[in-house]
Amino acid sequence: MKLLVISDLHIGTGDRLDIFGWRDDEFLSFLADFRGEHGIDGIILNGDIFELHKYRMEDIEKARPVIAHYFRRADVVYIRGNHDRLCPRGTDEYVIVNAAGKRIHFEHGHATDFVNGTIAGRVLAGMFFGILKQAVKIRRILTLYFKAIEINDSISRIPKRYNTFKYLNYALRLLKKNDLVILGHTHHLESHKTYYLNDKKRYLNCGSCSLGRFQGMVIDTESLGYEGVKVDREQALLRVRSLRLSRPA
Ligand SMILES: [Mn+2]
Repeated sequence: MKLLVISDLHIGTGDRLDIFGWRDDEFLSFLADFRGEHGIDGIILNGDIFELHKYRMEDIEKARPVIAHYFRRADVVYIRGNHDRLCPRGTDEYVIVNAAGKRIHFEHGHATDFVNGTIAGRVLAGMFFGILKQAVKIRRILTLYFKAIEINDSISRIPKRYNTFKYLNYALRLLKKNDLVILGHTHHLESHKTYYLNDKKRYLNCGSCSLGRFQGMVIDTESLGYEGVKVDREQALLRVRSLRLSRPA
């Protein structure tokens, strides 16, 4: 079975605080073409799909009914992350055991964070976004907020990351019981391999589909083969349009 694993879309209502960076129809057209081209059987949504720190689920569903509906399909698995841990649907982790008995473990990855792993941290985060929502009504603060997102994003692009080892360590612990571990949360597409009692094991991170990026991992549940996907919105839209044009009427 071939699966596409994506995470960290942070979908909001499309207002100025929304960092998804895609229109629903563009994202879903690209996804449909991608699925067709790669023969994808199902999608694993690996957390932080909807941005519930900033928005209410009802408001997102009202603003983006098509994508919300698509993600309820039977071939889509919903795993909750730290930003959508209050999502009424979904699971905190997901495991597939293939025909050869190899275990594939999917999880968002925030359980390793002190702030996200504690009740106090969650309450603080909830309060922070509550205040932020009021504060951004002031233009200057909104500008600062976007600066902070921009700075955060450019830090994310620096290849040497301060937090790599924390998540790598967490994944290594999970790999004692599993053969392939896939996390999200860090917004960094990456892959690492290790050996445990002569067994090759892998940790993958599926990156992020926010800020108009399309990143993810395509995995083959039987061979445990994988391929990273990294496309930006401009490339994706060009692809969707050229496919439309080349299709016979
Ligand atoms: Mn996260």
